[in-house]
Amino acid sequence: MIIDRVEAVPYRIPMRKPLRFASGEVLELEHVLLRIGTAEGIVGVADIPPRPYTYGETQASVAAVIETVFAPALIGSNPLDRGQIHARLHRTVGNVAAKGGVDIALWDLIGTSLGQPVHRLLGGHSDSLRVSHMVGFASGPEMVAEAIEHRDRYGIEVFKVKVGRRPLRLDIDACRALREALGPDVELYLDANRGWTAVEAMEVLDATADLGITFFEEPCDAAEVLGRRRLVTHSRIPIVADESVPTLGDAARELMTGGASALSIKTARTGFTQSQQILALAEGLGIEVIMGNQIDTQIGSTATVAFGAAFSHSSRRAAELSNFLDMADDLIAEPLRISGGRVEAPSVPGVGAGIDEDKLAFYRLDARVA
Ligand code: MUC
Ligand code: MG
Repeated sequence: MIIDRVEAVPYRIPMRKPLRFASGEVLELEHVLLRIGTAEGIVGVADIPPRPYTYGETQASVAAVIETVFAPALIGSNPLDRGQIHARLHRTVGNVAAKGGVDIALWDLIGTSLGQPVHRLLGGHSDSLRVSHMVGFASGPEMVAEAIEHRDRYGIEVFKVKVGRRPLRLDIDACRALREALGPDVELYLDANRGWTAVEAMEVLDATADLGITFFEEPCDAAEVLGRRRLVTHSRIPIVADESVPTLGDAARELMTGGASALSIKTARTGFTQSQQILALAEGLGIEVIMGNQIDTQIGSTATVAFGAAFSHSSRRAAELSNFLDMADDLIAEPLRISGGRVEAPSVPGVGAGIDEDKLAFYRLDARVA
């Protein structure tokens, strides 16, 4: 099995409902669809979400690094020789989403070639995950209405609340309104995307202490090392590192130097191979993980389910799998369904996200293939 084709297709799909958070906003998704093919005609697929405000990558940079740097490193290789391929990719620094996508597409190719679903190849722990829905910035009543709609329609009972606004009262009041409206049994956790200082984050922790919040993600910038450590030391709930841990090395450093006490794992940036290393690190240290969402499409969310469901430690907590519901459309051929608050990993070979070619032809931004 030899790779003979690498295709990076930029495309744009509008959001039906924009997602706003402390570090940015998403009005339309400008992603790259990656396909890696072999001489035998087997194809592996991954969706790559560039997030300039988080990692510095853009749609153009992802397509360029794949076409000019990664494709030459892949073509002529056997996809099973992943260790060698990763060593080659590793020579290029950064570009985490592009690298994550290559890894997922390779696993998709391998699973397809072996006739096995990737969640079983990776670990086979389970075939579904509980879903957590991420509620973006809006007025308190709008955030409450969104959470209630997702609970009633999809059975979702875990919500990540986007915070990090000023004045702090705005988010503290929204959290209180969510708790009052949803009752004591729904799980709520926060993500400030570095919007506050450590002191502000401590104020919010104190003001929400009676609300049963379970995690606080990126409350302040981890680069402000001393403030962040102080916060981790004083917080009664785990402080989750997300954008501060785009690699295994970053995760190890943040955990070992007191910058975080829980981790968000995103297959969109660490693929399956490095995500598994991060998961093992967390499990060994007794650290909880949450399968995160990079504002993923259904293709990206399918990859998150495939990985998260594969292992016991990644399937304990609800995974962030529902934000594709805010998209106006998707490239996936067989829609992902959320029912009873869960998403199932597809049972077909590979990762399981087939592409609707008509939709790809409609939404792609490069020269259309005749
Ligand atoms: C999240 O968990 O932060 C927002 C920005 C990003 O890179 O991911 C999302 C969700
Ligand atoms: Mg986050």
